[in-house]
Amino acid sequence: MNTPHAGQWTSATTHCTMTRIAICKGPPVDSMTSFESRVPDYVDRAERALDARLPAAATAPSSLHEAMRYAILGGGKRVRPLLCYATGEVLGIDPDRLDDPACAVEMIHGFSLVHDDLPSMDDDALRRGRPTVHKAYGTAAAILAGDALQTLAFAVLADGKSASASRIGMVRTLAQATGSLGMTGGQTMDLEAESRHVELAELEELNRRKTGCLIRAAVALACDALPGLDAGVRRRLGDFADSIGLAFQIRDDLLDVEGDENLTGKAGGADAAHGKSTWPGLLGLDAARQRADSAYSDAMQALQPLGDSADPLRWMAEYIVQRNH
Ligand code: GRG
Repeated sequence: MNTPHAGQWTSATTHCTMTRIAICKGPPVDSMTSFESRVPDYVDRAERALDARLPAAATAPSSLHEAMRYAILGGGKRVRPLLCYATGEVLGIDPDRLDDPACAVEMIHGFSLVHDDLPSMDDDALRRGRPTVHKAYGTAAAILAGDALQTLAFAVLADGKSASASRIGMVRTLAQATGSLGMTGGQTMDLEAESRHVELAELEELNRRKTGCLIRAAVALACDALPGLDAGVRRRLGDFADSIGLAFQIRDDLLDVEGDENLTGKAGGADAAHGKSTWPGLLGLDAARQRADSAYSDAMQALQPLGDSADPLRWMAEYIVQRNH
């Protein structure tokens, strides 16, 4: 099974562009090509920044640091770092100042995947085309690696390059997104919703917390790097992130049903096997696709007053609704 990797961005996005679904009403693809051409560099940048911020495998306790590095490096699309850098382009922020928040949000994402895959949660054996962390290192090591990644994310922000007011803002943004009112609360709702009927409003709220809060944080962390950012612009970027967070989860649910396991790097059909409430499960495939497209349109609407400068985020939104892994 192939692992999605940085190099796949180019071919995957070219494919996306060619198979652009009719319902998408975004700007012409040509106006977005310049960000697309920078995506591989941003992915490489994120890989290097993560590598540099993770403890070396040789540092004691080696088993823990190896598991942390396995969880984070060598796979993953890096959507959240890319959203952070793309927002930085929109706001004119030097990417040097965004390496810390881009890494921090990816470390939280990585920790959530490690814990999500555990036997007491979704009990998955495969992630990014490789054995999950608990399969490779054992359950205790996976719990500890997740714990250590979470605290490392906040240490990276606290020690980061931004002014102290920005760093405090970033710590607050990421803590709120990760905690009981954010991702962890969403995961709780998700587990409690297994094998029972869930109404659409509950599914949307559950997804907003479980997946959307961290997507929103990726955008908000870049906003935190710019003290004095206009409140209206910040609100629009938040609205954009909420909409693409929803589109991201719907696409994830669709890929679980109809995705190619060689591209997704994980076993398909896991949601149905766990009795999860999903968009295709509740609405059917076509209506779920339409809901993703309407979330995409909402995201475009939120960016509209920002003009062409928001094209990097338009490109990210299009990728998110059309991704095949
Ligand atoms: C134990 C405190 C504590 C928290 C854990 C497990 C958990 C809380 C939350 C899980 C949240 C979760 C796994 C949401 C799913 C989000 C999702 C769709 C992930 C897939 O993201 P991609 O496609 O993955 O960006 P890659 O592999 O590309 O990085």
